[in-house]
Amino acid sequence: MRIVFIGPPGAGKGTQAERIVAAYRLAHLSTGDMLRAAVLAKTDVGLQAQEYMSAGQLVPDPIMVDVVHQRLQQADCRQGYLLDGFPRTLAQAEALDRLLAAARTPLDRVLELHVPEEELFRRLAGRARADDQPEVIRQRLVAYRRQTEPLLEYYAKRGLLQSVDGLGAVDEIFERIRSLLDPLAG
Ligand code: B4P
Repeated sequence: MRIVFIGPPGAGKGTQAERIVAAYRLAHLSTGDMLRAAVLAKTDVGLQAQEYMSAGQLVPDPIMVDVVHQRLQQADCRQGYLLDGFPRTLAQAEALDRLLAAARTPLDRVLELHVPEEELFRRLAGRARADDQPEVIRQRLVAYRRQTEPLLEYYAKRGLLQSVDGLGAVDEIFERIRSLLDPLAG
C-alpha cells in the first residue's frame, strides 16, 4: 500500500501516522521527522532546512525531493509506505509522480486529515516545539493554504483523494481512517 497523508500543521498527521504504519506494516516517511533529525545532526540538509523551519516556511522543493527520493530507495519501502507531510507543493507532487511512474509503483490513495483552524491553533499551542510559537504557527497555516491546499484538487482529479474528519478522539479518527484503508489491504 502506498499512501500520501495530507493535512494542515497540527492536524494530527504524525499522531495518526504512527497507528497507520503499525496496523498495515508500512514504512513511515515523515519529512518533518527527517528534517528535525537532520537539523539535530547538523547535516548539510539540516543546516539548510533550519532557517525555513524556524520561520514557518516550507523547505525548498529540490531539497525535499532529493530527501524523499533517497528514502524511497531503501529496502523497507518495498512493502509499502505512508508519506506523512510530503508532497506539500504542486512541484513536489509532480516530482513524486515522475519518480513513481519511472518505478511503476503508483500511489494507492491520498488521505486528507481535515481540521478547522481554531482547533489547529489550540493543539499547536499545547505543544512546545520550536516552530509552535504563535507567529510561526500563523506562517505555517498561510503556507498550507497557499502551497499545499491546491494539492487536494490535484489528487481529487486523479481519483485518489479521500477526506477524513480530524476532529474527535484519536481512536475515533483512527477508526475512520481504517474504514477507508481496510478495503485496500485486501
Ligand atoms: P511536520 O513535522 O510535518 O509537522 P506538522 O504538520 O506540524 O505536524 P502534524 O500534523 O504531524 O501534527 P501532530 O500529529 O504532531 O512539519 C514541520 C515543518 O517541516 C514544516 O513547517 C516545514 O518547515 C518542514 N517540512 C516538512 N515537510 C516538508 C515538505 N514536504 N516540504 C517543505 N517543508 C517541509 O499533532 C499536533 C498536536 O495535536 C500534537 O500536540 C498532538 O498531541 C495533538 N493532537 C493530535 N491528534 C489530536 C486529537 N485528535 N485531538 C486533540 N489533539 C490532538
